Parts: sequence; structure tokens; C-alpha cells
Amino acid sequence: QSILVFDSGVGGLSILAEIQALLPQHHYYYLFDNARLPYGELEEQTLIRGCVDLLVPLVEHIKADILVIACNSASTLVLPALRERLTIPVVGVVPAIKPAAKLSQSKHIGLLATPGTIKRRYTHELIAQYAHDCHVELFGSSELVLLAEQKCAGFHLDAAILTSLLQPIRDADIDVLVLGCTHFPMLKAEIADVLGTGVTLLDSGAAIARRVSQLLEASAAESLPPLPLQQSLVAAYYTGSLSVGLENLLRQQGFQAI
Ligand code: DGN
Repeated sequence: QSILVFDSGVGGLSILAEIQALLPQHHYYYLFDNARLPYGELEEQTLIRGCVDLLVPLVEHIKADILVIACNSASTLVLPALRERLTIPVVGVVPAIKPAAKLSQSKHIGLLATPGTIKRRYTHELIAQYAHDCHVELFGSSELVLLAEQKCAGFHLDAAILTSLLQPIRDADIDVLVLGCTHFPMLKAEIADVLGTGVTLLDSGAAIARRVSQLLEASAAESLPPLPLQQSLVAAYYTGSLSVGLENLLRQQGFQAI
């Protein structure tokens, strides 16, 4: 079966890696919309229209069986519009608020995401529903998205900049931090170094991989037994050009650009 994973940039590769580790036998397509990155800064109607216009024809063209929106900024907004227009399952990635609230001892947790995700009504509903017994501190940053992009493009990560961006989180005295942007697991080791062992970092990758696996099992039960598949990994970029570092990274992961 074919799985299309989508993000504005390289962040969705963190989700793709989790899905592939659990389900190595499928065809994967990865699309990133680097024309409009960063998504956390976009006006809501622009984001909804952009995702629908980009993804609906592509899903039909490549005959994808599942679409994964590996972007919190998009998932917290565009899932209803996509599900209205597509007949395949659409899996969204949203901040891991529920497990974070469960895990926290101090009931003082943080959400680090893009400014878009931080202000979404969906995010506030998640918090009200699953973390009502916690004090949740919200931290929005597009700079961290760009740092993750730069790291993946092969540039040196400036530790002083990262430390100063994370200073408000260090000061907040939380025990669990939700990485509510798929770019941030790309910086997990560096963020953990700055915040120290007192803060547990949580992201949604493993839960998304399990959800995709359940959906595939359900649809496989309804269809004919699958033929043996050859691995095919394709990275597509919407516009612009790839840096040499990013191109190398994609090639190392078995992708070819189309
Ligand atoms: N990776 C996206 C997310 O999870 O929200 C955001 C990246 C961006 O374009 N700001």
C-alpha cells in the first residue's frame, strides 16, 4: 500500500521514520511544501486552501492509500477540509497533550510548538479536555523550525542561539515538555542537553505509526492479499531548490527527488 507523508519541510521525516520502522514493507511518498514554510506563520484560510489544492490532486495522482499530515500546524486546522474531499483515511499529527498530562508528576507541563499551533482553538480544546488538572505553559517558536531545517541541510547548529530560545522553558520549572511540532524531534538531543534530565520530552511519532498500522490492517482485511512490494521511497518538493546538505540527507534515507 502507498502512504503519503506530508509536511511543510523536513519535520515530517521524524514521523516517517517512526512509521517506516513499524511498517517497512510499504511504498512511501514524502512531500514537503517548502514554498510556504514556515506554516506556523500563515493565515488560516491560506493554509487550508494551500493544503487542499496541493494534496487532493496528488493523492489521486499517486493513488495513495493513506495520507499522513505530519505537521501539527496544518493538522490542527486542515483535517476537516481534507477529509471532506478525500475518501482515503487522513491521519493528523497533533500535540501529545494527553500522554504528557498523564506522565507529569508536578502537573506543570509545557507545549513547545509553532505560533500557529499555539493559538489554534483545537490546541486549547485538547488542553481543556485532557490536561485540565495541569498547568500548561505555551511556548511558540518559528525560529526553532528554521534551526531544524538548517541542521538537516547540513549547517552547524549554534548552541548559544538554541540555549537562548529555550531559556523561557528552562525558567518555567516544568517536568514534561510536549514537542508539538514535527521539526522538533530533529533537535531532540540538543533540546534535552539544554533542558537537562528533569524535563521529559514527548512527541507524537510512535502513536502516529501505531495509528497508521491499525488503519492499514483494517483496510487489508477488506481487500485482496497484498502482492510482495518493492520498497519505493520518493521525496517530492513543491517548489524552490534543495540545499546540497538536504539532498544528501534525503539520498541517505533512500529517497530520490521528483
Ligand atoms: N512541522 C510543522 C509542525 O509540526 O507544526 C511546522 C513547520 C512550519 O512550517 N512552521
